[in-house]
Amino acid sequence: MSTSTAAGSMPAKTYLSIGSIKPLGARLDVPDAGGGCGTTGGEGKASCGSSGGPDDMPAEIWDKVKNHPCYSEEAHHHYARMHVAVAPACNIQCNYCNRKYDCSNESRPGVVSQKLTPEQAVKKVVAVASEIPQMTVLGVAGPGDSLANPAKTFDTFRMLQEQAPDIKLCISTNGLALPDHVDEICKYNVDHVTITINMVDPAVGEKIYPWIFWNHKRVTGYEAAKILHERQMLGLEMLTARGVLTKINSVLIPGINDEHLIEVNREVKKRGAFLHNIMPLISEAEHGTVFGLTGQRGPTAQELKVVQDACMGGANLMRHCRQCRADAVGLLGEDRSEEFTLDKIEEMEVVYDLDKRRSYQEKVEAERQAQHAAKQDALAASAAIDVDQHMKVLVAVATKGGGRVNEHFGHVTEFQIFEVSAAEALFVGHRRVDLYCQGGHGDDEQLPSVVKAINDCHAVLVAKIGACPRDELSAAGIEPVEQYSGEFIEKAALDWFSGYRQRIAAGEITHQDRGDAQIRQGAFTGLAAAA
Ligand code: CLF
Ligand code: SF4
Repeated sequence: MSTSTAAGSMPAKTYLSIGSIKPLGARLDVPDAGGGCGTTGGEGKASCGSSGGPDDMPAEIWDKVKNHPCYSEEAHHHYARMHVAVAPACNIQCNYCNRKYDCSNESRPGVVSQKLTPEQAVKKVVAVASEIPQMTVLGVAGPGDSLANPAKTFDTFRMLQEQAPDIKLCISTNGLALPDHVDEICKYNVDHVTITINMVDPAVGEKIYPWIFWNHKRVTGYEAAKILHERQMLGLEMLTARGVLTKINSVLIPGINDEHLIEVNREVKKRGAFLHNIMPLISEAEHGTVFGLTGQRGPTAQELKVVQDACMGGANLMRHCRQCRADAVGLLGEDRSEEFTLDKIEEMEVVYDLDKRRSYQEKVEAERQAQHAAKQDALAASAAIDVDQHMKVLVAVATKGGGRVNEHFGHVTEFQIFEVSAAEALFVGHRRVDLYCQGGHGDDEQLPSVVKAINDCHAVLVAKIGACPRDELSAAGIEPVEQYSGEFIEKAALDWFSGYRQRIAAGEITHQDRGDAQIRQGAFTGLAAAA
């Protein structure tokens, strides 16, 4: 099958260089990119793929993604996933990976606290499902490669299907062994596969992969990257032909594959990828990775957004990935794995209650419909305001789940970021911050870093906020907003933006450029010149 995207096929064009863009300073405190995974929801439009709904895709696809927290941005507010660490071995080496065990304080792919046998894994999944009715997806995402351990991965799926057939199955792989296992993937009804593809040019690939293990021997350099690339493209084409939803994860490595990911996006779209999840490199010397030790930095939040925005119109994008551990349990962004260690499971009374699970999902569907109706109302109101229909701003939101503005400023460890215009409130990412509220008191030393993390936003929507952070945010030009406490996020963001435009029209305020618009403009100008 065709794998013709090697070096020779790269277009002689100049794309934007994120290295040349001045970072605004927002922190991108995310865990290491390693053996984990990552996905987006599915949308037929050129916006964030994970924000799609039942009107944006065929019914059979919607059915596959509607309660998958990675494939649907909306679902990630309501549904949880879990990973079981049954796949310790890997058949390649990535310069951003160092697999660690017993590292409960590190939240990044490739890290686990307990390796499991397939039997232990199935026991754990059933125990988690009995406690967390919103857990709908089981993924095998390491700590090595799911398909470098095919017997363990597929044994787990086979046994689980017998005990809990309503749980969706998902794997994440580097793709080297993928073509050999497409039949088994289909046999076990694995509807969702993630392939990590960081390049479509082996000359780029040899800077990321020092070696692969192929045909019983170690292959290095350009040849290794070429084989990996060909296997990835072949595997993707085979999955597409069999109707398996495929998500591509790419690790954004500044100076190595930043511009190149635009080409990756095009090539995977051509081959039928459902989603493209561009994730930041996580690189710290203490993680012991090659990139960490050689000082290769990860991108800033703004640099990541520039590349993601440049890919709009290609393969649909996922922007809500949390770069999970290989044994993560819970909603994306939370990890409840410590509650489900093997010792604790032994003491639990496990009752797998299908009715309880169905009843939870019915409630979520009702909530979703209310959320859609609220958004439509807000959009209608927004369209009626005849002020600068092209203006876009970023809004930070404090939420603890359920798709609502429902978290106090002081309790936030992660803001969700929405890009708001008259026509849309689009989830574009998240920003981690240090907790402001420490034991009932605000830690004012944390404030500058929190403000810096969202300094390209025009407003921050919160359930509640104290006087001190309110003043500091206002002084930085970020409007603290409490009035939408408890409301659906998209409606709240659209309503705030409608009011913002009305205040501009009334001459009460003037629009302040927060800098991100310049970056976006620069990016698109660069792309336009390259096209
Ligand atoms: Fe896990 Fe991956 Fe399946 Fe999701 S995670 S195997 S598709 S169930 Fe999701 Fe985690 Fe990102 Fe992966 S947030 S790292 S995309
Ligand atoms: Fe680590 Fe292997 Fe995954 Fe690369 S493919 S990140 S080396 S586990």
